[in-house]
Amino acid sequence: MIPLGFERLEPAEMLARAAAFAERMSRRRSVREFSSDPVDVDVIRRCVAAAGCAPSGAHKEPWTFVLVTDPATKSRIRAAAEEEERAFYAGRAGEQWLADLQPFETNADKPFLDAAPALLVVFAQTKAADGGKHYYVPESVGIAVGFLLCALHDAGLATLTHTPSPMKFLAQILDRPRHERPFLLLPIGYPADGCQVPDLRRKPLADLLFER
Ligand code: IYR
Repeated sequence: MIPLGFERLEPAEMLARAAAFAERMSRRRSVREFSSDPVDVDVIRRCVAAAGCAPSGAHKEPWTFVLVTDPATKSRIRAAAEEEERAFYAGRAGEQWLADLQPFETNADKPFLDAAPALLVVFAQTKAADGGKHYYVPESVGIAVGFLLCALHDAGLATLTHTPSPMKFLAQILDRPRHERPFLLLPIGYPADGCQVPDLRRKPLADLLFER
């Protein structure tokens, strides 16, 4: 064990920081229309470093991130994703799911997988490369992705949490070992000019926080 480095803030500063962070996060929106403007991949690398600071079960850090900027690889990912999505929209989803997606105007076409300058693919390690056990893997990777989304948004980049299902093709195309499962496909870049998003409202705090 080593001493914890922890800085206590003034109460007013704490409140100001919490409010500013909530305000900043309230402006994050999933983007489906990306500009092809390049991004500085160093920014993304640092955001992945932030994601890698997430807590994880028994500190096993059960995550792998693959950053794809090669246009040919992006195109292969798009083609494979669209094949899955066509089956999804043609019936696999079922009526209720398709009705719930109506407000988002999504369909099987995924041009953003070519247009976005970077795709970050997050893999969950179901176990260690040497066969050792990993714990609370979805929780750990989910928390890391939360860190990642905050970091990317804070750095001024737009993202889409995209989960074509099933996502096995990502492990194949990116040549990942068997103990890694695709968890999330994250296009990263800038919104296209004139990008539109659904007119969503978020639940008021009173509907999501109960205090006893
Ligand atoms: N993966 C599909 C469908 C989809 C599902 C959910 I739940 C969404 O929130 C959005 C889309 C697609 O990307 O179109």
